[in-house]
Amino acid sequence: MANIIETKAIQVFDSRGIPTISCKIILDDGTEGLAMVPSGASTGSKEALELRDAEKEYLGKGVLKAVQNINNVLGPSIIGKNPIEQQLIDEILIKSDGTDDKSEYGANAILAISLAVSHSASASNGSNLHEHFAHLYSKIHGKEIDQSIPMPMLNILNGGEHANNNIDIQEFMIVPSGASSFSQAMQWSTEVYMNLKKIIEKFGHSSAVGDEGGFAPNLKNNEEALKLIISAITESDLEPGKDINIALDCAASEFYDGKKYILKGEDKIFSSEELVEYLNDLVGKYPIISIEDGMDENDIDGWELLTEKIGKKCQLVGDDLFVTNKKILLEGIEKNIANAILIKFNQVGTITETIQTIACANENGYKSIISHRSGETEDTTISDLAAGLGVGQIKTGAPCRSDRVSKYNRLLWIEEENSHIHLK
Ligand code: 2PG
Ligand code: MG
Repeated sequence: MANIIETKAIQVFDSRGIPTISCKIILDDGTEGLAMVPSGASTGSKEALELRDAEKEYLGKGVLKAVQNINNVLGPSIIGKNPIEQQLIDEILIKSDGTDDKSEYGANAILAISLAVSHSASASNGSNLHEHFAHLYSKIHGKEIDQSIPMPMLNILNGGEHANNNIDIQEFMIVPSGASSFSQAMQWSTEVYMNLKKIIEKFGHSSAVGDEGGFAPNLKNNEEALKLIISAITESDLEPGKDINIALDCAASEFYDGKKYILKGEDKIFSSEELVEYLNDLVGKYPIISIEDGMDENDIDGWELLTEKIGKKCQLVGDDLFVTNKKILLEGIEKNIANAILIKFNQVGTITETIQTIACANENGYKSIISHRSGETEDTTISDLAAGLGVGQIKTGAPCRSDRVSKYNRLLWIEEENSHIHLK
């Protein structure tokens, strides 16, 4: 059994050129695990704390303190441990931080170690990372899980906080629901993406892309975005609503002022009831099968109304609402709001807590979607997490820019090399 002999962290950069952490764990059998942490722009207020230096350098965004916390405190606290004991190691990290939101040492520091531990364990075992996660799930939750390749949700048109345009809805995603394999799903999705580019340019709009690789044109309104996507689907000889469906992330907290929803791009101000009506209308007109953060994270009455109105016909995903936190998810389940949860491990800070939240969703009939952040690196851990835990869905941006495509490419290899693991 291999044990940890060294942990090392350095500051590296994410897809927005903003500092983030890379952590390496070295074992006494000579194997290593390396991981990098992502970072969000439209963050939920109850997320675990991402520690930034707040100094002049890097416009306050440096992570050198968090790096030092790994090198001087957190790393030394797990020397000699066997990385197969992920739960035990995560508990040590959580205890040594001692705060609810991991603000003492930073959730980014804690997650960097937690991920590198998983990587080193699978490297030392000679197992694939997705197999390691499947095993970890049954160890943590006491139940076996079937691995599967997740259905991708590709964000091909960006608005909100992820783009410098006038679109209020943050993400317009395509879901190749009719595909019978992941490679077919990616073929269809890339064809739609390429056709969307042509259509956007034909109408004289810019085809420059936003943070997640989707196009970010200035359009009349949200419906124009939906219409362009439908044209790109049909242009690809695919059928909207059958081969390809649509998913939205409204990231509604970004346009909520505490009372009203202010959709600047639409030139509309909505009450909660009016926004529910607006979304219900969109679901009626377009093949929208999933809406994330349709309401603000604190507008619980709005969430209740939305769930009551369209929860039977549409997946309603809590991202800022649940922040990958089991306790907050349980409160939501109790109130019967939403029916799915977005899973971002840096919202909570360890692999163990991430798996516990997914297990809780599974136990309560809520779907889970593994997600990237808008600030990403070449780290592809989320692809293995999605496959290993068989959650069935992943969103990791457009099929464009290596920080996004690397995740899809990893899933193509998982599909290629594991004939027993199928697209869910
Ligand atoms: C979201 C994410 C990822 P961010 O809102 O779902 O797409 O964005 O990482 O900026 O929170
Ligand atoms: Mg979101």
